[in-house]
Amino acid sequence: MNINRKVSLIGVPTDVGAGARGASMGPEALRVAGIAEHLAKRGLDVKDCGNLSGPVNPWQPPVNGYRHLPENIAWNQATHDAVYQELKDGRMPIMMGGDHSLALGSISAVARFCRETGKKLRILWLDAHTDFNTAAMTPSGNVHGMPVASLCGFGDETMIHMSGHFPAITPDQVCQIGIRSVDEEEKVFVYEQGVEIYDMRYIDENGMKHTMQKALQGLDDDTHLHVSFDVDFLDPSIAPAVGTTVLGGPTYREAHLCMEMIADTCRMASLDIVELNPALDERNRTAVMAVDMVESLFGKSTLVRS
Ligand code: B3U
Ligand code: MN
Ligand code: MN
Repeated sequence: MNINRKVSLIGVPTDVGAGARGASMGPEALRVAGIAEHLAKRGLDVKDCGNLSGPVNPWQPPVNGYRHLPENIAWNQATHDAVYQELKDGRMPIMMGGDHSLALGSISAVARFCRETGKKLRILWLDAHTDFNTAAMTPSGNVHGMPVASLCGFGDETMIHMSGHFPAITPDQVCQIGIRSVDEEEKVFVYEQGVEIYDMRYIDENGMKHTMQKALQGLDDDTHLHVSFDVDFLDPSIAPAVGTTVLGGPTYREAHLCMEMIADTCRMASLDIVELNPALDERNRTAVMAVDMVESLFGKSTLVRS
């Protein structure tokens, strides 16, 4: 089986779910770093859908445990609708964030599409964080710390029903890699829910190759693999431009191996690239790094491999 060679770039220029301003400039930084051209060079048919629109960031404190809930709902609904449309059109959506709250809209659409087409959905969540907070336990109120819990049915009513099915996904469909920052209550909750997690200790002890073999086992022809790539997954020494840097992430080599092994499965059918914050970057180097990783995700390798 081969991946869908028709890909659609969807810019979602917002940071209403984040604790720092600037991820709203992520889509343009990825374009400036040449994402479309690099994917086209890999033989893909690339369509840039432009940017979605939505409310500006009102920069207000949390209300009932959520910062900017109405604005988050609006951006996620727009994301859901755009991602769903591209899937219906037979294309692979690549969501260019924006902060990670948008994965709720993106994965809700993917979950809807998989139910309609009888595909099994598996989600690879590449991140320093588990993003499994709820309004009751969040230390910040930032919705980008909550999308996985919301997708699993723990969150705001509108958000948790966005896929047209409740819950949109179950925790056993999620596999998280690179985790190294989890809040105290979140740690207990994500464990109780049974999410498959390969944290940095696991990667240190077992290596990235073994980790990815475990993470990718069981994929078959009927599997739709969604990759949600939070740029803070990468070690800050190679990707400093994210709002919440956490030391001790995968190195350049480890991260590339992770991406290459995902590419080898030929199962990736949708992708989020989130949390890139150009306001914190140096000469767009983190955007260039993210595009470099995405090239590996789409099968770029040094040698021809059989
Ligand atoms: N867990 C913290 C920090 C955080 C989560 N995701 C990001 N930051 N990017 C929170 O605010 O929920
Ligand atoms: Mn995240
Ligand atoms: Mn993160």
